[in-house]
Formats: sequence, C-alpha cells, structure tokens
Amino acid sequence: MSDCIFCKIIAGEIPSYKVYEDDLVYAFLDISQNTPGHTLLVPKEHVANLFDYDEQLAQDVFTRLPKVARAVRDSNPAIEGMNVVNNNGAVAYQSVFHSHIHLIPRYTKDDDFS
Ligand code: DGP
Repeated sequence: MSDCIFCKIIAGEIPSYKVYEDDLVYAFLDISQNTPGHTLLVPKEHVANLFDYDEQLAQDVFTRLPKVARAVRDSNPAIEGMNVVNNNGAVAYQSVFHSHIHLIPRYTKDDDFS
C-alpha cells in the first residue's frame, strides 16, 4: 500500500534496523523502544490487523513468532523475559494500520527504563 509506513520500511524506502527477514515476514526495532530491543514483527503482505488475517497468513506470521522471539532474546544476555502484544483497532491503541506484533524484552528492574 503506497501510503503505509510499514510497507515503505519493508520495501527499504524508509530505513529500519532489521532483526529478522524472510520471504513472508520482516522484523525490525520499534522507533520508540519501550525497553531496549523492542521489536515489531510484520507480515510483508499489507493487512490492517488481525481481523483481516486468513488461515495461511496466520500460519505464516505466528509460526515465525518463536523464532523471532529467540532472536531478540539471544541479542542480549540481560533479557530475562518478553511481553508479546498485538493491538487491533484504534480503540485498542493501534496507531499504524499495517498489522504488527510487539516483542518487548523484559529485564530485572526494567522499570528504570521508563
Ligand atoms: P501500535 O501503537 O501498536 O500501532 O504500534 C506502532 C508502533 O510503530 C509504535 O510503537 C511506533 C512504531 N513506529 C511508528 N513509525 C515507525 C517508523 O517509522 N519506524 C519504526 N521502526 N517504528 C515505527
């Protein structure tokens, strides 16, 4: 979609810090890091949110989630856990309408980051 910021990131038209990529998904650091390593996993296909997934897209994205979670975890030995969050709809605090899954690393005493 031409005016979608995440489509532009996937296409390389807007720079991003890549965490993982294959033919179907792209993962990159969130511009506003809730904690260090905060990553977004997105399907390369433009879909607004979870309500627009078909079974194949759900399989493509969610079967890759553990692999991306491990890649994020393994990037920093201080990461002890992770929140996985997916906002769907403006009322649920979705602000970019290209579906994405937040992977938010958790650290001991990471409240210090906020
Ligand atoms: P959400 O509120 O769930 O729709 O999260 C959207 C996230 O997208 C938010 O945490 C900030 C991030 N974001 C917005 N624009 C950009 C951008 O241009 N680059 C990157 N890396 N992240 C972005």
